[in-house]
Amino acid sequence: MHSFSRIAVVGLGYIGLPTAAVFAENGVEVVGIDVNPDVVASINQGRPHFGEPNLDALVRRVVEGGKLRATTDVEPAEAFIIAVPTPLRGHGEGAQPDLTYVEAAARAVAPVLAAGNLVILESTSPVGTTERMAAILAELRPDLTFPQQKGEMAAVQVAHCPERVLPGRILEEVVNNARVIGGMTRKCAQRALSLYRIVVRGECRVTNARTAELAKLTENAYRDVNIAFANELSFICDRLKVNVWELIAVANLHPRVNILSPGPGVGGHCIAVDPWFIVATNPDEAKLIRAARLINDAKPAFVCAKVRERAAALKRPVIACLGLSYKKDVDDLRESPAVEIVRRLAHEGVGELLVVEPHISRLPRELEECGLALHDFDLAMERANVVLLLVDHMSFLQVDRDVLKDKFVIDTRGAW
Ligand code: SAJ
Repeated sequence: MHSFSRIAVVGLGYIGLPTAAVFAENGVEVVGIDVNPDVVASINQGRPHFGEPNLDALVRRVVEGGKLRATTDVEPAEAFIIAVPTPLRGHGEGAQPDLTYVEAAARAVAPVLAAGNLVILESTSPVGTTERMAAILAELRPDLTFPQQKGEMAAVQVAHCPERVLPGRILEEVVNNARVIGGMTRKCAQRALSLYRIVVRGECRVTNARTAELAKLTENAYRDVNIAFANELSFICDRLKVNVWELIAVANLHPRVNILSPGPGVGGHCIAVDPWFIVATNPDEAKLIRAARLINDAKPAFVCAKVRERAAALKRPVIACLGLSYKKDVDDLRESPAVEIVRRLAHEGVGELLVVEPHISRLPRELEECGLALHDFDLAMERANVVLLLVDHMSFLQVDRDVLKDKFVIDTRGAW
């Protein structure tokens, strides 16, 4: 038997809910805590409030089995996993991480903490956030001792174990990915390790909290920089009239070259955001990381210019905008470059826009406010004279080539 029989997960979003459900599936009693009563009600009926493969069935099973229960009130537990958002305030240069949700979670957990408890921060955070969380806990609970005060002798253990799962594959990756377990002390790390061992089959690498914080940011900055390289090539190729996808396929024949794919920009809640957390703490050192962000952020305007150019050649441009999510086969619109492109086109009044996104049932408000509506794929393809492929959803790739024959096609993903 493992040493945790009851844990609490604070924040039941894309990471917290799957994490809670997987622990529950492994026999741990899990209390899920969220400030949103609608989310709590939905989960208690066995229904996740967002789409993710296989999550519906799992949540239903563990809720019906009595292993997962959601509530808006924090309850005592042996371990607390905090998985709340750490958004970026502002855009581009000068944007700053907003840690108010982490701080609020720490304040919520503090009153129910007891000696022997473990508090883990899973949210992606700038370096120093775990220490800040521990400082809040210590301030609110002077009757307990924390690692920054008593080191290995502390009554409460604190660690940072960043989530690293890929939306669309969360349930698989939460179990199989390697985990970085960053303890404020060695004992903190060992205790966190024993918790994750209940569910994680991948390697668990123990380190300190600051290294774990920077590791997560580094992973996403690494990917952002590599995508920026591909996007920069797409700008260069456009000027030189070279097909960028063919170029990359040819260059990648070299055994030590592996260039990623250019696209309409970089979206999602992590890669487009996390590198700024590094720039925010190290503005003088993070030169390449900043440049990569700016290159990727410049891509939507470039795509819009291409569409404008095409539309200008037509008397009555009708543009099918295919896909809104930040990447293929998910319903997640966070930081999506496709949404930004459609919004810009609408504001600029470029043609009639027919938006297609099979993974959602309602347009985000910012697009509804532009007077746009969701369209059926076949009808949009029938009416459009320009087809703008923004997301390489599987269903779009199966389109009959004849349908595209007489249309201007702008394929931002190199998928057709
Ligand atoms: N993209 C490209 N070209 C590529 C690859 C991706 O333009 O060659 C774009 C995608 O279309 C998307 C964005 O980049 O807009 C990010 O997509 P992604 O699939 O690379 O990553 P995410 O944001 O879904 O998930 C990432 C993952 N991190 C890494 O791969 C280093 C995941 O493991 C992390 O857990 C997640 O961020 C996170 O939560 O941090």
